[in-house]
Amino acid sequence: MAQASTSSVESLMLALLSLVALIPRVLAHGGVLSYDIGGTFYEGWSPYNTPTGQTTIQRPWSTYNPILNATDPTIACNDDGTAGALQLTAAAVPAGTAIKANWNQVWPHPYGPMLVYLAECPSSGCTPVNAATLQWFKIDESGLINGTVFDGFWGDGLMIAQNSTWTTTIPTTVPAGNYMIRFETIALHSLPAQFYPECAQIVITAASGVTPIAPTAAELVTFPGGYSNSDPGLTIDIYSNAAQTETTYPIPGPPLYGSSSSSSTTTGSTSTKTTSTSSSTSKTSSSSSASSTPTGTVPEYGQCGGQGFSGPTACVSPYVCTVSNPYYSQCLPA
Ligand SMILES: *[C@@H]1O[C@H](CO)[C@@H](O)[C@H](O)[C@H]1NC(C)=O
Ligand SMILES: *[C@@H]1O[C@H](CO)[C@@H](O)[C@H](O)[C@H]1NC(C)=O
Ligand SMILES: *[C@@H]1O[C@H](CO)[C@@H](O)[C@H](O)[C@H]1NC(C)=O
Ligand SMILES: [Cu+2]
Repeated sequence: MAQASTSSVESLMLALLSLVALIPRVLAHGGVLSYDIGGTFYEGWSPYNTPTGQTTIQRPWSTYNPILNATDPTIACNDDGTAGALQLTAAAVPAGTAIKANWNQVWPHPYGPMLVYLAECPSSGCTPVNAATLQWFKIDESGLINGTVFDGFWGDGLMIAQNSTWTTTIPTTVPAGNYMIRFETIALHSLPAQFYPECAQIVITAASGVTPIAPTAAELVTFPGGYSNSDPGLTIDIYSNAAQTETTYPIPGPPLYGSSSSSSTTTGSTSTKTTSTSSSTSKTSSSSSASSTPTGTVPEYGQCGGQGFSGPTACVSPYVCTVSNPYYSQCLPA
């Protein structure tokens, strides 16, 4: 008798617990809800509101659920690839501007890479263009930052640590034009890998005093096309025995913009922190030491190096000039 009532209480508890467990699973997804572009805030698309009347720079997207197939037709912008009826475009964003994407909640998936892509649209603009027809190049990536694949610190963990935001700087060498920008977080806590991409339309204007550099053919991919379901960075089992000692991770997608024109090879890990006087930076920015030696004038997040850059290279204390890519270094906390 006592035994029977205990077990029915237990099964009721278990039933309640499993119901509760379902709730976070539904909420444990999402996407980019807004942007901050050079200090201007842009509200994004609301996938769970009626499309009628929504007017935003973000491309419509349809679901908080992850895409589970690297070649899914929706992999470009988490939708059918078409613009909204009242589609906007962020105007006149100079190359070199920082763009911050804000996720819908405290992001729940800390294991996996962060990636940001650009794709140039025709001179008529991005609105008429289906995102699946665009050619994308990767301007930012952050994979396994430190530790092992099994329990290390990932780009996704850094995104969460930054209040579930990701800030990327448009390389100053990106040619002026109409662009789509695609922020993506990939989650590896379960397989198949989970893709969460969203896109927005921006007009990029030339950074002054910089020679624009078009992405190379090797740096350009389509979505679908840029990933394969057999990519090592997408099939990796982070709970395997091998993962417990593995400290490198191959970030999926094409080589980073600017990397294929230099001889240095990036091996999947994130950008290396280095001072502006190290050989790694001076190799790619011959002009950085050409001007008179300025000391400590570049503020946090300011540009301090990169190919084609001729401004001051010394960061205000305590910031350290950090290479983002061959074309862009900025002053960041050490
Ligand atoms: C992934 O999507 C492509 C395109 O729709 C489809 O052909 C393929 O069968 C899918 N793969 C899996 C594993 O579902
Ligand atoms: C890993 O990197 C993060 C972010 O830079 C840092 O906070 C953390 O201390 C690092 N952990 C180790 C073990 O180096
Ligand atoms: C963190 O993000 C939320 C919105 O998602 C915002 O309201 C809050 O101000 C942010 N906190 C900080 C410290 O930036
Ligand atoms: Cu999720």
